[in-house]
Formats: sequence, structure tokens, C-alpha cells
Amino acid sequence: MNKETSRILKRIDALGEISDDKQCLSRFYGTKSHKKARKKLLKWMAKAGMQTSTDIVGNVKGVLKSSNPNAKHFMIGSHYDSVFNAGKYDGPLGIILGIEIAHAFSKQNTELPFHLHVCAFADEEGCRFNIAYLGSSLIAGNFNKNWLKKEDDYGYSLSRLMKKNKGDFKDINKNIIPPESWLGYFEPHIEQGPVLCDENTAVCLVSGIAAQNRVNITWKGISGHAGTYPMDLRNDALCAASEFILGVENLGKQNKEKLVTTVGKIKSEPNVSNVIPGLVSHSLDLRSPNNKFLENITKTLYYKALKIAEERHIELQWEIMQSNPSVTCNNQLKEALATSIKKYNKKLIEIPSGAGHDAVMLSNVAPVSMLFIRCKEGISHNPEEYVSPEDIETSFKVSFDFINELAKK
Ligand code: HGY
Ligand code: MN
Ligand code: MN
Ligand code: MN
Repeated sequence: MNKETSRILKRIDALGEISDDKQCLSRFYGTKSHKKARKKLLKWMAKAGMQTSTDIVGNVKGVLKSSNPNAKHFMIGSHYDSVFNAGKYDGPLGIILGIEIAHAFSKQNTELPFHLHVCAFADEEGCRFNIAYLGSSLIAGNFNKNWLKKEDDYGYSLSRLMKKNKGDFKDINKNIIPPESWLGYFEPHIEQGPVLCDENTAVCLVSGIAAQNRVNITWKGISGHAGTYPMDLRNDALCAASEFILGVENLGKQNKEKLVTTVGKIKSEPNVSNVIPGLVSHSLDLRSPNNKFLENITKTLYYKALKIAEERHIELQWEIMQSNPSVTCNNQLKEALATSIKKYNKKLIEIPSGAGHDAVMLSNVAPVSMLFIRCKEGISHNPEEYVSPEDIETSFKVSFDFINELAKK
């Protein structure tokens, strides 16, 4: 194993230890462990010879500047927040690979024809506020100021958390790298699916990323005594939500070749066994490679929810939190990456991503490319998530070669 790979593995483990939960890896946005991870990343980027900074959202940024001030910008990135009960590679692997690549360039004192950035995005999963790509949206100049007043499950507002960071809300989307100054964005990321295992190959190209809609839904019924209230007079918010959620699943199954539908988070109040639920809120996650189809499905489900609410005399709240169209990876970058893959990996395949990534947000300002890295049995968002040292070594060699070839152009 080369020294870069052993350092990458050590750092993956070190970051994997930084958690808010003693039983499992959980590092939501703005928590103690999130700040601790930020400090560690800043230190590693500085050690790699990069100029470091953080911004008002909490992104951690390092840059190896080119001597030409008008040089274009190229960024390698991924996220350092996690889901609950997470694996330790989802996000950190891409960041730590980027830091290792920068380290290699600064050690060999290479004069780069572009500014090489590495960015650790503060929140990609969106587990705390149900807003994905919070960190990368700032880099892309897409930070929605309405998000500032959003509260988490404990009444903490996003702005209250961000106030602790340097920077101000006024020009929040102003000082970004403008689209014309970008050479590109590159995100190495675990596949989080079984294809690379089935194909028995370590890495592959990513063709694009599915479109995604995230909706917050609330059903307002009437709480009542479970023992006394007649069945036909009830406005049971949980039964309304349940009828809707089964419909969501059915629609997904009927269109399974081009749609996935998920309700992952639900809250029922007052959540005690002898009271009819009066208030239920839940998430809705819809994805499809086809933008128009996704738009129609979202409308179909909205009308379905309205109908259920009407029939059950329940008040419905339907809030689209985010709508991200599908992304196509840039052909030139893909061709360059394919050349590097062929040097270190027998097979060359290309697959779409059903999972969202910060590349979705960066695609608003830059040509994007992604490298998928095999993870054991495609398991992810799970402590069993695992990448072999051999595949880490291959992903480092391919990624370094890719950037090196771009630098020679
Ligand atoms: O939801 C996703 O696709 C990603 O893991 N944030
Ligand atoms: Mn990820
Ligand atoms: Mn993830
Ligand atoms: Mn993701």
C-alpha cells in the first residue's frame, strides 16, 4: 500500500470517529462533532500546503493558487456532514482524496495552470433542516435566504447556527467564483449501489445525477380520546398520512424503471397510544432521471394528497423544500477521466447516479465530473459501508492522474 493510501485510510478513520452519538456515526450540520471535523479538515488542508478558509455556512476550503491570478478554478469536493448511523466514506472519501492530490502537487512544487481548490461542504445530506446541498449552494451562489428562518426539530433556526460562523448574510451569494472562471468540478464518491461490485471493477465514470424533489407535508386533523371517539367521526391525521404514503409507494412501484419515491422521516403528535393523532408531518423524496416526468409525478401526488385531505376533513400543508433538475456530467472532463481510469482500471463503464451529490449544486456554475468508487455490496448510509484499501489506492491514482493530465493541457 503506498503512503498516500495509508494516510487516506488513517484520515477516513479519524473523521469516522468524530460523531455526536456514542453508539454510531452521526454528524449533522452545526453540531459539536461537525465543528470538530471542520477543525481537523482545516489542519489537513494546511498541512497539504493549501491556503485555508471557512465561510458563513461552514464550508472548509483549501486552495493551491496558480501564479497566474487570472487562471481558471478547478475544485475537488464532497461533504463532511453525515446521515444518522452513517458510514465513514460517504463524503469524507472525496474530500480526503482531494487533500491528498493537493499534497502531492504542493510537495512536487508543480506550477498549476489553474487554482486548485478542495472544498469540504458543510451540509449535503440535509438531515437537520431537510435542505440538501446547503454548503455547496453557497459556493454556487444559490443560497436561498428563506432557508435562514427554517427550524430543526428542536426549534433551532439555521440563521442562529450560521451566526456563529465568520461572514455576514448580506452579500451571502455575492463573492462566488463566477461561471466563466470555472475550469470544472470533480467529486470522487462511493457508488452507494451494487453495480461496481456486480461488474467486479473498482471505479467508473458517472454519466449524470437524477432529478430530485423534496417536499415537507403536514396533515392537521383533530386529536381526540382513543376510547370514546366514534370511528366515523374521526379526523385522524396519521391515517390520512398513511393512506397517502402507501399511494406514494404504489406510484414508485408502478414506475420503478424511472422513479424512486420515499417517505423517510415522520413525526406524529401527540404521539401517545390513547390519543387520536391530530398533527402529522413527514418528508417526501421523489427522484427520476427525467425532469418532466418528475414534475408530473409531483403534481399527481399533490392532487392525491388534496383528495385524501378533503375526504377525511384534514387540513393539508404541502411545501416544496427543494427541486433540483437532473445533471449531465461534462463530456470533456469525462473523456479526460476515462483516459485516467483506463491506465489503472481494466474495465471502463459509465453509470448514472440515483443518489444526490454536491455536484448537483456545482453544476449551476461549473462543468462537473464524478468518479464512483466501489463500496462493499453497495452498502451505504450504514455503518457497514466499506471501501477496500486497494480500491482507495486505485481511486487516488486515477484521480491524481486526471488532475495531472488537466494540468498538462
Ligand atoms: O439523498 C441523497 O441522495 C444523498 O445521500 N444526499
Ligand atoms: Mn454523499
Ligand atoms: Mn449520503
Ligand atoms: Mn449524496
